Amino acid sequence: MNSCLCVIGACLGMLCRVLSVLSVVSGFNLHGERPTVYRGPEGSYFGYSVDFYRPTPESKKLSVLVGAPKANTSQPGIIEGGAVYYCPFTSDPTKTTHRCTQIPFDNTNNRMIKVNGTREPLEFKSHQWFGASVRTHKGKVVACAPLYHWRTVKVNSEKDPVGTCYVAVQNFSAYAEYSPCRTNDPDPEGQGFCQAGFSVDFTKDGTLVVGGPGSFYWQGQVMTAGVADILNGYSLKAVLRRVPGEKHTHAAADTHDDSYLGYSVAVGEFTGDSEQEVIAGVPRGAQNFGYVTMINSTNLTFIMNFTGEQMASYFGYSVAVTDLNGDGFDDVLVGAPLYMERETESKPREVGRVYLYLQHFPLTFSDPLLLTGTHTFGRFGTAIAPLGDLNQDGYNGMLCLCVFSFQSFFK
Ligand SMILES: *[C@@H]1O[C@H](CO)[C@@H](O)[C@H](O)[C@H]1NC(C)=O
Ligand SMILES: *[C@@H]1O[C@H](CO)[C@@H](O)[C@H](O)[C@H]1NC(C)=O
Ligand SMILES: *[C@@H]1O[C@H](CO)[C@@H](O)[C@H](O)[C@H]1NC(C)=O
Ligand SMILES: *[C@@H]1O[C@H](CO)[C@@H](O)[C@H](O)[C@H]1NC(C)=O
Ligand SMILES: *[C@@H]1O[C@H](CO)[C@@H](O)[C@H](O)[C@H]1NC(C)=O
Ligand SMILES: *[C@@H]1O[C@H](CO)[C@@H](O)[C@H](O)[C@H]1NC(C)=O
Ligand SMILES: [Ca+2]
Ligand SMILES: [Ca+2]
Repeated sequence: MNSCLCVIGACLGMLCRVLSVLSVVSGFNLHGERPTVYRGPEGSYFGYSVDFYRPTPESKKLSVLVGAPKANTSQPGIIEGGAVYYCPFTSDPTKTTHRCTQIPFDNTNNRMIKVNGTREPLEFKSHQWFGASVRTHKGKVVACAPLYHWRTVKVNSEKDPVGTCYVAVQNFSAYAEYSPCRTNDPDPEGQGFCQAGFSVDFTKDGTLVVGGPGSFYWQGQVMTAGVADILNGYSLKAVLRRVPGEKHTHAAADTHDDSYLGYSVAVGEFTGDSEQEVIAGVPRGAQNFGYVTMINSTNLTFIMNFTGEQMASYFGYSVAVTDLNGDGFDDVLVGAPLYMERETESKPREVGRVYLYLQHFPLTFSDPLLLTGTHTFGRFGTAIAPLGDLNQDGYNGMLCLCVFSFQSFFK
């Protein structure tokens, strides 16, 4: 059978509860054959983010990591800090529901500092949305809390939503925090509103790529850092730590304000060499048409753009990279979930659209192939998940792709 797996977080507006792993047959049709169903705590937004996980490349045991950004945890004094759950996967048809356990990325309360003789919280982990993003790469895992706030370095206490991420390696036996925007450059004009970890991915050699769409008056920013560099010399006390080898994009002219670079990120090879490039969504850039930019991962400079076709369609809300047609060249998919379809003599309908750019040669792409949603307010293209790397475990080797929209979950 030509099938592969698709993980579906069932989220509709404020409701996020049930998660299924489905077999997917051919391109874009979901076939729910014996779905494996996971459930999280009520109101925890369980299923907001998902990824597959395998402790080592050789390991036969596949599991699913599920973000629940409003879950309560065992962290003392923290309310709805958010969590990522480890959910063992089994296709055993006799089992209909499956147990998931919280992964202990961080068991601690807010760190405190002494200011003028009184102890104050240095950070604010309640309602930080940990688990809003989760990503795996060969046994490495990253999960982020884009609404994590900290007190800033200023005399008067302020709360800046810098965001933070945690990495785990060796099957969750070592953890470290990575908060690239918790720096000496606070406030909206600096990195204070960065929301690092709003999006996240890994390169093939395991370098972490982090999107922070709120830096520099919401111009947004992309950062990269090696996971080994994050782990080496990590200490809970080093709050303003700069990870060796970290790279980031810089502030641009104020015409780029409110464009949200880093709202989404993905990684692929587009220049005919071995060094991968970063693809980052800028959904409110280019006068709100939205664009997606390709970034040189060696020095984080911009190489080229794909631009949206309709204002306010949120082109770049989601991005994905996979070699969809199997020609050896990575291809780019871009979601614009608020795209409106205009039919003659009728009101425009908000259906969402996904754009597929096939790479013919290095830095040469086809005109986009268009996939348009069918349901009004369906937000087709909300999430795009290529699943090309799952074909080692008995599920047939066809490349497959899941394009999510709300109405896929709720008929
Ligand atoms: C988390 O705990 C708080 C306080 O105990 C409670 O009010 C809230 O409903 C809980 N949230 C979830 C998602 O369980
Ligand atoms: C410390 O307290 C003193 C006296 O209350 C005040 O004048 C000063 O501004 C405070 N300094 C800081 C850093 O808050
Ligand atoms: C990896 O960690 C999970 C979650 O703690 C555990 O259930 C599993 O047995 C571990 N696997 C290996 C190979 O150690
Ligand atoms: C990326 O930047 C590096 C370092 O400046 C440079 O050597 C390389 O040619 C650049 N790649 C592209 C595709 O621009
Ligand atoms: C980055 O690499 C590009 C391509 O080689 C080069 O044009 C640019 O000057 C480099 N930028 C920096 C800041 O090194
Ligand atoms: C991408 O588009 C933005 C917004 O229009 C523009 O400022 C930027 O220079 C473009 N970058 C490249 C590499 O073309
Ligand atoms: Ca390259
Ligand atoms: Ca291709």
